[in-house]
Amino acid sequence: MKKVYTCFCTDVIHEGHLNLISQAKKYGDVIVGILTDEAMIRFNRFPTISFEERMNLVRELSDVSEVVVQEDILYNQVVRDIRPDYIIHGDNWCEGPLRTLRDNAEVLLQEYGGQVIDVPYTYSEEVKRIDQQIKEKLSMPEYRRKRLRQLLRLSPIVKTMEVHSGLTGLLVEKTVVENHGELDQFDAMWISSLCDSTAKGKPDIELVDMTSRFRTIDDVMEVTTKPIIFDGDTGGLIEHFVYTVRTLERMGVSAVIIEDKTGLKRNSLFGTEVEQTQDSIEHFCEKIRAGKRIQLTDDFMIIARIESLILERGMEDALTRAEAYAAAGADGIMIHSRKKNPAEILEFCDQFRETDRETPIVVVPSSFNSVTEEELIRHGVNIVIYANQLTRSAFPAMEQTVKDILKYHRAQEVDDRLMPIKDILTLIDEL
Ligand code: SPV
Ligand code: MG
Repeated sequence: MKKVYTCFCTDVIHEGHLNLISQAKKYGDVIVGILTDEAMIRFNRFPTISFEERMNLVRELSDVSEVVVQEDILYNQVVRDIRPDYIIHGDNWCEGPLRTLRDNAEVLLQEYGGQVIDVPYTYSEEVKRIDQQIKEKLSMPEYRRKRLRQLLRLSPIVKTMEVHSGLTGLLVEKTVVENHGELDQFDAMWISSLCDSTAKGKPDIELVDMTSRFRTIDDVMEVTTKPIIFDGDTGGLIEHFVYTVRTLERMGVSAVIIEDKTGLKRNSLFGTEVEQTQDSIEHFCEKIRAGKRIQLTDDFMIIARIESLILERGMEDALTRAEAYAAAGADGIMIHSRKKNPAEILEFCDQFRETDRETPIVVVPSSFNSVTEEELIRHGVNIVIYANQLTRSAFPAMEQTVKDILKYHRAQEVDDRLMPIKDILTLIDEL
């Protein structure tokens, strides 16, 4: 009997899957690989049920002979272990980023005369409805909130991108690229105080009030499912911070990062060029403890951001604070620097990891941007935030358009650089 292999990464079996299985059955014994949570996450299908439950869903299908674990979205291991005669998939993998998977399967199978089979993808109203429902489930607070902790368990590093609107949220939600035969995408979103303020034409001095910041979160949440890390600035007064935690947690935000500064907050990238006051360890620990006390779930995270390197108070001060903040209950430590060279950040991570192997470390490589994700992983970093690059790329493009239309007194000269309206519209989902 020939072996026919297919891979499932779904929480629900619908007519599309059943159709695929019945097509597969015509070629031989059907073996279904269930993608592990780790691989599924990398592939932008965050599971809403456990791996065991996903295995069981497929075990119940009578036409399936065997259900196996698939640890990677690429088929190398499958082909090595099972040597299927056929790998079958919906023909939606013939183009777009999924094409990589088809190419990978084809090359591997060709080595021993195996074959790829494309079956017409089932585009029915029912399938669309189910896909939409799974997505909407993921956007619900109870699923989204815990997703950051899940990612921290499952990913070597959580790649986080700044968003400040529904549109930037959509971009980060949907963009998947193929890179050296692997698919890649962002894991989480950062609601930056700098970019949220900048989008409103306001300085980054805690001037944009919380109600307005929540409004930005809501705009992003409306159209995305990925977890959100909120830049909570200093957290404000302890008496106010507890309300902020409650609201963020209820909304389904996964984490707030608060920085150990008091008084008029200025953006960290100003460093010592402007007056900035660091909070005392005691007072900041009290803020962390108050926030942790008020939380209602175990999902939400309060991450303490240390400004010692920014304010040139030295490595020892940064490490002392990290230890104190973790002891006060912080669920993570963000260490920031405005040096071009990542050396001091990496040194902090190495030293912190000598005594604390668990507390997640967050970094924001805006200045030390030569550092790679691989390097950060090696030094024990768990979350990397690209905090402002979207805003900084959009503004010059818009500025040039403004200047050119003023210069030419018409819009034709700028048109080649613009996205067609039709493409913008396809970005937006309709219910
Ligand atoms: C932000 O994005 O608002 C941050 C990071 O807080 S930084 O601008 O580098 O201070
Ligand atoms: Mg900020």
